[in-house]
Amino acid sequence: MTESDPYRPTRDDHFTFGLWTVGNRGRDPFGVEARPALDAPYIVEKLSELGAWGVNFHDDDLVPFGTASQERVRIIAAFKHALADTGMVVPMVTTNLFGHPIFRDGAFTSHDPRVRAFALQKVMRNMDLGAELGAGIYVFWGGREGSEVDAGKSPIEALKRMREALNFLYAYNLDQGYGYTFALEPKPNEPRGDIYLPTVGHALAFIATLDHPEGYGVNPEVAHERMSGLNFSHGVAQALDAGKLVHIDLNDQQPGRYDQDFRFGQADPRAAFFLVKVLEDAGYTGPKHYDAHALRTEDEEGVWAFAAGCMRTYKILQDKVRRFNADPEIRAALERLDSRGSQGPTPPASYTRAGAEALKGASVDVDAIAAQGLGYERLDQLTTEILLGARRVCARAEARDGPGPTTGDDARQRRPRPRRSMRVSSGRLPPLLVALIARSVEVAATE
Ligand code: GLT
Ligand code: MN
Ligand code: MN
Repeated sequence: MTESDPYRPTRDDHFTFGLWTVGNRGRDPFGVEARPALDAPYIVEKLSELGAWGVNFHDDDLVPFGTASQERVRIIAAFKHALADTGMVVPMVTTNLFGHPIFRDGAFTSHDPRVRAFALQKVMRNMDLGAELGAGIYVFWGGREGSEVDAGKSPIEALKRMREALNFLYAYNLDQGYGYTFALEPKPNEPRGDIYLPTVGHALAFIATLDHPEGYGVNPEVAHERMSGLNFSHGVAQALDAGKLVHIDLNDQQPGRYDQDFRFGQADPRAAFFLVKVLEDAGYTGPKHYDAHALRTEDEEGVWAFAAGCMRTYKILQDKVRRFNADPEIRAALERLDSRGSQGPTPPASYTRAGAEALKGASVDVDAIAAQGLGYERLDQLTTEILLGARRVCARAEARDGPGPTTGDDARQRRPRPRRSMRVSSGRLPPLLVALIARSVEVAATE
């Protein structure tokens, strides 16, 4: 990567990582840690070098559970030092309410009032620390708030307890003047057999039942919705529509598997493209947090390759979104869709009795409308070609052979590119094959 690299992240991209993400040591249910621990100040330094904007943490990521108070002070001072040195920020903090066995049957939803009290205490203490570090978002991921045995706990009672805890903590937020926005993070399962508030939709509906719904949003995670087989960008769109997208956990996931937390775009770059499109088109400027980790196969070098890759893929897809939005053929196709039916009856903008009567009497050419295709095949193929990098080649050919559109709006697109042509020796190959090989070499050289 060089300074002129168009895909190099900047602070303005608002990319963040958790201490637990790049700090993940590759432990899984079948194997022990495969990488040494990394110090929080070192993580801050490395992430800053790579172009990230911020770093997030659970209380126990920064100060391990049970640390003596003097050591706690030292750890926090060293962390603050690294932040000041690098200019990195802490936009979000959260609490580990899942690791310690005291939370084996949940924290806020535990049967035991002592566990619920301990959970509140743990959150308040970390809210104090987060506020000191300038965090504005507090994430609640209820990893252990769920069940394997429905005979053991009433799900209605569990939701009531969850509500009580959140209402209490939001009152603490107001009382202390911290100004946090609370973000609920849904997940369908893992580590529990079933987790309460399993999807974005469940979380949005639950927020409406809280004392201060205006103080809450959601923190959707790619992997979590995909584990449920859902279309993640639709969930994100619904959160945006509700004005509730306050944070987002980017990563990747094969549907139907264990929680993989892959590098952003690793498993399904096409779905990642449509996610970036939803975010960019809506003008989302909040934190873009990578809640993922390097594969267990990797050493430290692989960890930084993973982190750089997450951000780079977002930037590449951002560029693809610009190309998609500027592509004349795509624009024309979308305009055709928008202008459909401009001659016929349209639903009135709002209800009036007269409007309703007029609409009941209007004639609609059902057969003609039903016979009309939408053109999605061509549109989707154009999307594929943009994603595969073939659309630029196509536009160049048109520019050479006739009136040609440009397919992008960035400087690199307009700048004439030196032609890297490779000679293809014909030997005894048939002319058509030679032409095909020459064309594929040209396509590869433009990418
Ligand atoms: C944990 C989980 C994530 C949550 C984190 C916040 S912790 O890694 O898998 O999805 O975002 O508590
Ligand atoms: Mn996850
Ligand atoms: Mn997450």
